Amino acid sequence: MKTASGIVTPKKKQSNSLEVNNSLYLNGWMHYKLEIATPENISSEIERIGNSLGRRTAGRAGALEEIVQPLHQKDAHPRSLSAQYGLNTLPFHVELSHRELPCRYVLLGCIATGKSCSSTKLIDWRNLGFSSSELSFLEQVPILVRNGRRSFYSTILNSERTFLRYDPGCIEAIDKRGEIAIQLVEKRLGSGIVFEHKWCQGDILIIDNWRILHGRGASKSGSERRLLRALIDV
Ligand SMILES: O=C(O)CCC(=O)C(=O)O
Ligand SMILES: [Fe+2]
Repeated sequence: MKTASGIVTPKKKQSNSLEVNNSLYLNGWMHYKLEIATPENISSEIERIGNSLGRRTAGRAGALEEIVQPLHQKDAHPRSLSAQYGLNTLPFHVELSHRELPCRYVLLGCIATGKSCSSTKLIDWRNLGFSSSELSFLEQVPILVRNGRRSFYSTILNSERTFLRYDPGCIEAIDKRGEIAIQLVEKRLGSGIVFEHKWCQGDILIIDNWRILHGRGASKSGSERRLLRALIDV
């Protein structure tokens, strides 16, 4: 479906659960809480939801299910955002922006909040007020997507206008227009409406990664916050 500004809503993915379908489709993300918040139960729920939405795909570290925790720069995977930002605020990004096609969903389940658990921040790029000429600009200006030997040129907005490719950890301007495009997105993200999810143990968050960018608030050193994460392709 194409709106007046030219933004395209990706087709609804059928899932076994009507509840997942509608809320996720309306808002781009949804949250619920498991009664039994054991790591095993969270893991099997994430697997169940993942299978109903699509198929699990590996994250940067190569695993289908990962434990995400705030890390110091020196302890983080070299190509992760944490290697760049450490325990500071993790900026908004689209997961797997370094891939040709970013994954469609990010599933997060809270195994432990730890002390002073930082929130996960969500923002819908369709609500950032991009005009149709700005969308065309984002669709046309080339940027470099850094991924070692598999680096490639792309654009921030794909030609079907179904997703943004945006991750300060891997996208780079190659000219003045690219700088302006990245700054435009950065500026809008900085003034858009943000939803902050404050975690409780057993919480499950389903994020439509083509629509919602996510980030994290600053974290304290030694935080025991642990999220289980799976990435889903459709
Ligand atoms: O820790 C968080 O809240 C989100 C971290 C993140 O970007 C991710 O898990 O992909
Ligand atoms: Fe992420």
